[in-house]
Amino acid sequence: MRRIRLLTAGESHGPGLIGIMEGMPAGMRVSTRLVDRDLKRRQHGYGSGKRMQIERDRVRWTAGIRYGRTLGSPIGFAVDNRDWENWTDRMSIEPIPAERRPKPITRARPGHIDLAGALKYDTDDVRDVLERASARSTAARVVAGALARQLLAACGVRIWSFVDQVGPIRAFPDAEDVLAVIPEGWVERDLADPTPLRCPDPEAERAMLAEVDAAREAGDSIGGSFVVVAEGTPIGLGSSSEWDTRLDGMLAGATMAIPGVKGVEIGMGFGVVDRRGSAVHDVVDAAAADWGRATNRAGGIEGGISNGEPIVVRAAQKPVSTLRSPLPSLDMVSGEPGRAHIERSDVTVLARAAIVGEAMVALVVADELLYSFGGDAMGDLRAAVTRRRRRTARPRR
Ligand code: EPS
Repeated sequence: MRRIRLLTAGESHGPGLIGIMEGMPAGMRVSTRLVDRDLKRRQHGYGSGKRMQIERDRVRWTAGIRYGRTLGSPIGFAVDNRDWENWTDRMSIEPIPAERRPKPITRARPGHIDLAGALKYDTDDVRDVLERASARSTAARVVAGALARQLLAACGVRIWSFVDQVGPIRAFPDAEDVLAVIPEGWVERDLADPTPLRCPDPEAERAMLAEVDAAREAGDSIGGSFVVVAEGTPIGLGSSSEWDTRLDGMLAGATMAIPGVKGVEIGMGFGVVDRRGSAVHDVVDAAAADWGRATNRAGGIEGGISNGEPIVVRAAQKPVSTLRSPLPSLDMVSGEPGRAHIERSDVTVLARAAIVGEAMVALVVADELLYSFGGDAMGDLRAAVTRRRRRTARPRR
């Protein structure tokens, strides 16, 4: 990111997660309730394991906010792990006697960081690497993303998400533009009372739930995909002047950095490969009041910059790599063949990963907004965004 710097730390079963977010303007109203709402949304979703019944994630601010507004100084925060009290031996910060230490984990799970991580960091206990690689770390990103979301909301940008595929079941399979077929009021309903998998197509969701149950019964896990949408972005975020300033590249990188994500599409993504140009590019809708397009196959980004249409990012997430019926593994110490280690886990984390997707997209879009429009103070930023919106409005004939 170009303006915001975010640093987080914390092991899944350690005392908690912490973060420092630097680069937010002064004078932004901070709603702790809305940050906690996103933390709670990240905990919701069918297919989650027992951990989500233990945690009640809440943000604890430690710096950068006074009287409910940002100061412009680095924002410090923490999210405590309630489960820590059950792990004080296994995750002790101080050395403990050998007899109190649990057996090291030596049989790596295919798909998880275990084997490559243990070799990289020169350890015989996979726990040393799996703790930080756990998707638990995404709670800290959701706090930062919730702050970015508040900055965006003050500038007229809204971010939301939904799950569109679980295993072989795809929502709205025939829709060219999935945003056009999402039921009216779905975003508000999702915020107030999310469905088990956060899928806007009830019929598909019923089939998805059955897929999750079948995977669970088989001791297996299941993946899928989710979509994140950023609506109301001003025209011209990102740039084509260098490869690393293109908005699509930045969004893809940030979304791909969500644990388990193996693919990212912008707009119709891989769907462009078997069509001709005339069936891909989005013409301006002559009847619209603004520069709106008749279609949005580009997913709101052309030439690496936002074009004012909704930005649409779709991510493919692999099945969770801890399997109750484990895959073969080799013991890292003895070399003996066996089955991979089993750790308490989830059958799928898709509904929750989508909330992390919102956070990553919010961070990138907020960062680009700050880069383009700057402002040490919130008022400067908002004035500059309003000026851009006026300048890029379609002239009336
Ligand atoms: C997570 C906490 C973890 C897992 C999940 C994410 O809880 P547990 O204590 O049961 O490991 O639910 O972690 C993973 C999917 C993973 O691959 O490590 C959380 O808070 O999001």
